[in-house]
Amino acid sequence: MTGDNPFHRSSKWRPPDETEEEEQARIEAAARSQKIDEAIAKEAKERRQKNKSILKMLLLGQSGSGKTTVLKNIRIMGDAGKWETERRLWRVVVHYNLLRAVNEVARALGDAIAQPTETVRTERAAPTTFSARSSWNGPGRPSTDSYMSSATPCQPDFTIRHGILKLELAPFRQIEADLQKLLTRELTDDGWAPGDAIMVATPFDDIPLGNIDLSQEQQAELTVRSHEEWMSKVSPLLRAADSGASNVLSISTNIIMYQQRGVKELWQDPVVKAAIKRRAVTLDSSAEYFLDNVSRIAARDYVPTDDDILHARLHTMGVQEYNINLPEPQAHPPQAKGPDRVDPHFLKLRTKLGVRQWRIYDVGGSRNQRQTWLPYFDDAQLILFVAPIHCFDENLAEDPGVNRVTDSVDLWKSLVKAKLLARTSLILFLNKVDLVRMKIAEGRDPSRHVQKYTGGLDAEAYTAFMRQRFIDIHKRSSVSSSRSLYMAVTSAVNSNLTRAALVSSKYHVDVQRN
Ligand SMILES: Nc1nc2c(ncn2[C@@H]2O[C@H](COP(=O)(O)OP(=O)(O)OP(=O)(O)O)[C@@H](O)[C@H]2O)c(=O)[nH]1
Ligand SMILES: [Mg+2]
Repeated sequence: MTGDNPFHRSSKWRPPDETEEEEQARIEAAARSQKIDEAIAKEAKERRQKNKSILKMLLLGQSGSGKTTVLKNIRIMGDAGKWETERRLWRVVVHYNLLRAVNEVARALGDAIAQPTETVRTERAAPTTFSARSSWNGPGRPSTDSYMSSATPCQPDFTIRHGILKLELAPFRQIEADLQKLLTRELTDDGWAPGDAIMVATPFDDIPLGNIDLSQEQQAELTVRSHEEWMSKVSPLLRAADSGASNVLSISTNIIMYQQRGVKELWQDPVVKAAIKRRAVTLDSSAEYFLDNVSRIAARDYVPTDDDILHARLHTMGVQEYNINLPEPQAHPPQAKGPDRVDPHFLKLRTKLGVRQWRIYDVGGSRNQRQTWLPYFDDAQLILFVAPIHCFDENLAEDPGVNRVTDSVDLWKSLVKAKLLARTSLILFLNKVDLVRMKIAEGRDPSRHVQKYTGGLDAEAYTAFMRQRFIDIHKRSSVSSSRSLYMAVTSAVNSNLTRAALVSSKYHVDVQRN
């Protein structure tokens, strides 16, 4: 077969004074060239084929919205083998989160002791139990708008024991700092790189197609990071600690184990709870969960459960890429169990869309991270946008003048308008609905913070209002009227609910194939 190779065709033409050896060499060169051409064409075809069989999805949303938590749910379903091998390493992150929560509570106690006479905000029905994220978890929360409505001076009942407790738990501060260095080397306390000045809410506004122009510093930020970065540091240390060596991990395990009674005493003390409430301390979303589970977490042989890992928090920096391979359905019968298990719904991605690999990009959501999203817009087929709707009374950590719900709404508006994403299907998760219920049950009224919402202390009404708001923005501002949108109300720490939402989004979203 000679094909269309000009060299080959020319091999038939013979220069007038060509010797037999020269002729032989010319024919051999033409044959070699033909082979190279064929190999290049084959490689390009394979690359096109391979790209076609990868489904690319971006996880977007503000910092703390729950993007990485959604990804963890996907991995529980489709990456069970790796998930299992990583499980024991999460112990370190859980310990870090627990230490962080204890230190926040102890700090609030210290501040309250230093300022014994403060004003206290009273409610018509005072809660009995303090819960996470400045939430009150007691039964029969006030159903009126009276929460934090009046202020009167108070004299808290601190005793010598509170001072001793604070001293006993003081070493936790150093261990938290050590673990933070190990796990999140580049981060400041609030989750963004020190000295980073680029703070853009919606850097993708008005960017025309095919015109992504980034500065050198921005390019440098774009390195795809592996989520295994921290794991590769933790793994040898944990192995050493488990076999008796002394290092930061063995010290943190021991200190948590020996001080667990102090932690419980601190967390369950009504005077401490009252001080936290009075000072309106906002704890991390999962602080209560870890403090409530301290006995289990402090055990020497503690291995994190799926729920523990879903609650564990580490800020994402830059863009992290995950690949989930979808095997041939016949190689994975639905009854398959253990680490090789792949959710049968995932296999339908393969049969329905011809997808062999699901590539997911998880990004950092802080404002100074958002310019790193841009280069991934070009060929993303799917965006899963996570909007936390519980934070109607919270402001951004990185920009304290901005309400978090307003930031999410603006971000959504900017994304649906972006020309670059005209062919990208959208999934929207209105997340942290469990915390919406908790906050509203304790009397925090979204009407005070969310414009046009007049439904008062009604979690259903508030959730329906937010749902409509996001849908309206999509209807009004979407750059494409034909692209599909699937929306679900979620609690990403509840893996059953989240899996159900993920599975049903798959049936509703019409993914464009290039
Ligand atoms: N109670 C509750 N906590 C949640 C929910 N979703 C996520 N969280 C917790 O919220 C914290 C932040 O979640 P992440 O998934 O790390 O947030 P993220 O969007 O990846 O944040 P960045 O990486 O900083 O952009 C974690 O501790 C999660 O366990 C939810 O629906 N309910
Ligand atoms: Mg994250």
